[in-house]
Amino acid sequence: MTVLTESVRLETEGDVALIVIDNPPVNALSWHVRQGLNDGFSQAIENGAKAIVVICDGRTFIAGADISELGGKPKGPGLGKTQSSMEDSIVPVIAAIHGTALGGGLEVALCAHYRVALDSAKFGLPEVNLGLLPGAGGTQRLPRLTGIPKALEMMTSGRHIGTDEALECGLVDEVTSGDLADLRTAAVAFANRAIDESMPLARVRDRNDKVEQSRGDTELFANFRKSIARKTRNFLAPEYNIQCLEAAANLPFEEGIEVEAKLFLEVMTGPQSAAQRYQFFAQRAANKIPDVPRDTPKVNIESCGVLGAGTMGGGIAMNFANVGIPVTIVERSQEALDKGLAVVLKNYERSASRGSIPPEAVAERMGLITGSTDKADFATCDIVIEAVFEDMDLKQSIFRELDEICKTGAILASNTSALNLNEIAAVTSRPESVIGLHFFSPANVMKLLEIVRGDKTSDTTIATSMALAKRINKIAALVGVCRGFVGNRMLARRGAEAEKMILEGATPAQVDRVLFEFGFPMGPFAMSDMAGLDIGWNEKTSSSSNIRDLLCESGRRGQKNGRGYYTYDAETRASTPDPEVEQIIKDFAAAKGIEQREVSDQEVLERCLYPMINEGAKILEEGMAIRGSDVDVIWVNGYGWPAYHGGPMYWADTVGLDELLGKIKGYANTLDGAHWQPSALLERLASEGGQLQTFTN
Ligand code: 3H9
Repeated sequence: MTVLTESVRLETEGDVALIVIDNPPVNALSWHVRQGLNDGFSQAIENGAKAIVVICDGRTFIAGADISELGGKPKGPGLGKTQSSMEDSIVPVIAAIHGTALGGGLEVALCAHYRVALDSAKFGLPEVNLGLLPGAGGTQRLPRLTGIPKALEMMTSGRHIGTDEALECGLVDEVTSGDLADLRTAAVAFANRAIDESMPLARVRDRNDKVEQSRGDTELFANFRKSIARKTRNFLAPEYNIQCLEAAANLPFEEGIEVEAKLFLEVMTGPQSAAQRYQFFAQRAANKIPDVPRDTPKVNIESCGVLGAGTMGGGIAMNFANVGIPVTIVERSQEALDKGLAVVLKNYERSASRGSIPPEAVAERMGLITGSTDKADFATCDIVIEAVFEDMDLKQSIFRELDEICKTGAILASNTSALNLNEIAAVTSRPESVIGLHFFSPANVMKLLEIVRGDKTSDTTIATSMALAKRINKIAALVGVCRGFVGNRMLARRGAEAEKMILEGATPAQVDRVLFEFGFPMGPFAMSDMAGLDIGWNEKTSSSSNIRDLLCESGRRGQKNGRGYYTYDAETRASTPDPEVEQIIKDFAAAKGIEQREVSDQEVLERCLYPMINEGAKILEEGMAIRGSDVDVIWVNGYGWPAYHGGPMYWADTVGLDELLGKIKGYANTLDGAHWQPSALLERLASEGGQLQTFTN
């Protein structure tokens, strides 16, 4: 065995040399890995190896470039030399893959002559999620195996595929089962066969049959662009990935590589990828809780209870069933229970019909959900999540009951989006086991989970909840108890200013357009219409005291009855601004003595976003979020803040805290509202030249 660099070593088994990479945690292609690979190939050939296997230690094959190196000054050799050594090697090269071969990792594997994988391995080019495109030849090699249509789908979604799909398209040549040692044995056996049978030194780059099928097919690309337009609006990387695949279809390999290199450099040095790479690390940082040690004992969660089978409860239950955790879902009446379970079934059937889950998964997952009308059935659950109406008395009475019913050590969680968790925990005999798990609607789709720690919540309850979030594929951030927690508290500031601006002369359509153009999926008025204008509105107590009251009083309920801030087409659901609504607003403003004027788009943007940022800084100041980047995780994954703007704290830093503070102070001179009073933290960071994104409590 020869140590090549700190992360790569060379081993030998008979005629076969093994280049072994050991760069925890995910064997990323750090500079010393690239160096080690280069040295490994030349030494193996020098030593007279008749075949070479590239394999990794630890939990995975190479999971891509070292993202922390991207955008910085390059160190060590590039990947190109390694890839040429592999492709042009005079002896067969075999990549042995376990875990995930992603990004640059898959691009290395695509330069081997053969690929052997464990059956649990996954493959993907997820660069698009970092605002990038595969920059090590992946855009030209992958489609040569999969064909253009599949590569389009994989590269613009970042989806990982399993070995069945990989075998089908020729991405892998042999699949084996077992563990890493079995993979090594299978790869060495494959290598010996390649030697004995003089198997050809097949280069992916030379295969043109599959890309030729799409040569000149402009319609294929046009249709594909159309199909992802809504989802990828304003993002640069998906379009650039498509352009690379157009090059793969229409140009020789070398020219395609040139297109890839040019476009890669552009996205890699651009602001979108910087923001998306920041978000990648922000999500991982959010998992780390400074005062909860990594080795904190956790409750073993093998079963879950959900109280409430409404939209929220049903969605929450699906998260657990999706990962094989049995769920008991309890409703007050059989009728409500049946209705809720029917919705869950419909959701699964829709997913199966779209192909996002296999058909047999519908019955499997439904089989994990047991309905009941008796809370006593929660007795054996390891965690129970309450998802009932937002009412403190109701929640407290439920928690008293759960405390009686649930076994010792079980976690009692509330899905409250705003209520004081400490008051809920206080009615139980186990406040240390009470936590907030704030799911976002639709709970089976939205990635974010705001985890709310009460004053008495124990480390074990926090550690268990953070780990559980990961298990059910959520992105979690831990927050403290305050009204609206982090997300809704900031959202309320934006809502208040948007309301004021429509009285001053902006229209709902203008406010919504400005935020849509910034990158939100929709603005606050379209969002209210979608949620239902009458949520929280009471006909008996309505007092014509704001626009929402007036709209509801005039029979407008939002999208559900085709009339809200906008009018909706019954068939297409397309929205149109409504002159009647604009008149209602004008009359109300006149009655209040508010003079209407033209409000610029820039003012709309600043008055919507700056108070949110100011509130975010106050949240940090009060210790209600651990880090500035946690606030960004919440906004990008739960509130549609565009990932290419990083999050509100990140974006504020790009605007400049000095500039932002000056504007906030300017607005505070003319506008009412405590939300315009500058946060002390913001003032401090602006004066020190600090950043919100890196602030940590
Ligand atoms: C690329 O390849 C560009 C090329 O085309 C061009 C090259 C020229 N780099 O997610 P986890 C860290 S772009 C650095 O919690 P999991 C992560 O920060 C790359 N660090 O684990 C975390 O650190 P910590 C394309 C990385 O088991 C730890 O590893 N590849 C990288 O849930 C564990 O991560 C990708 O986009 C990296 N590439 O999931 C794949 N990856 O413990 C990105 C991870 O200090 N990675 N870390 O917080 C992933 O998708 C997941 O990490 C993976 C494991 C599925 C691999």
